[in-house]
Amino acid sequence: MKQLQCVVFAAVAAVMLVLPCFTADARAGSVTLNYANFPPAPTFPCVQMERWKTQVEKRTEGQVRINTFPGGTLLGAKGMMDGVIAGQADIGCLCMAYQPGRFTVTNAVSLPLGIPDSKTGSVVLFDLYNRYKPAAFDKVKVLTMFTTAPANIMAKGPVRNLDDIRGLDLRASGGAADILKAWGANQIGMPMSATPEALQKGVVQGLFSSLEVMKDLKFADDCKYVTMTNTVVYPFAVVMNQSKWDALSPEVQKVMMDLAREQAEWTGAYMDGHVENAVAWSKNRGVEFIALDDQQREGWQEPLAPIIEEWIKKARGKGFDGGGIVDTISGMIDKQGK
Ligand code: 3IO
Repeated sequence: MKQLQCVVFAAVAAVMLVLPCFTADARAGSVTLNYANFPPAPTFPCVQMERWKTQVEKRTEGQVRINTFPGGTLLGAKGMMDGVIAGQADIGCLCMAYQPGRFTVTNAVSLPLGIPDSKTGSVVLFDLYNRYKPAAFDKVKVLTMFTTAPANIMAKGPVRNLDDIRGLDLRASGGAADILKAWGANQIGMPMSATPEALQKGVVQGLFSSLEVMKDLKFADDCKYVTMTNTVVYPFAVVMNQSKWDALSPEVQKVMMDLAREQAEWTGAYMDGHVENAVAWSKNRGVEFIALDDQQREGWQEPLAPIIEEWIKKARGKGFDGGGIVDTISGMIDKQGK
């Protein structure tokens, strides 16, 4: 009896050892990738993440599976780039405005150069990256880039003129932060993911970003006033750990590269439509939208004039062709507008 038990045990053990080899063989080349994102699932960076996942899984016919981690569960806003480089996540979505000194070239799309919408901003940013291939991305593979729609002021109280904004505690990052400062606001820097709590606790009286968050993060509950400045966009990048990328088959790599610019366009179009949606939704909840007439717009535009020149100087100091980058972006915006 003991002997029989031994034989049965050995047989079961042998099957258990060999079986995984067969199943692994059946899925030869299959790979699972972890994709980290910092804001909550309903926000646009996560919506585009799910769309990218679906497209990659479909187009690679199951060779690639993507596990998505929204809400900072795998990596947070400021640790995204270094976390992907270190391999804590295989793929990460980051907002470059949170580290403006690190991503000089790509953050230039956050200068007040007149990007009219997210579709334009996303394509311009993606093409700008490919034109310059900045060294800031040497340690990763860039999978796509995109921008928000232009930023507007969302606040607890009405901001009708530059006097109203002077000294007001408003949250923004990167290029958008420079604009708040030029308008005389008390600019406070923090990632979007920290903003709901800051608004609730009264650490800030509002924020300067794209309007879809009025709905997606329910800011319409606190911010009953929106001032339409349509000023600058925030730039995002999706990056992949370099050695994980190198280990992918050429076919899978091709699927991802074919998707890169398309994903930028898709995200831009989604964002633009969703902003419209969120504006209508907010109006229904009693939010007042404050429009500026042409003369007022000029007054708001005037303090921004030195920002571009100062950026060019600073970029030159770091060894970048600041003027050339600005001209390139302006040319790309014009071309998209035609
Ligand atoms: C943003 C970031 C995370 C989720 C939704 C968002 N909508 C606009 C942004 C831009 C941004 O990063 C910011 O901090 O305003």
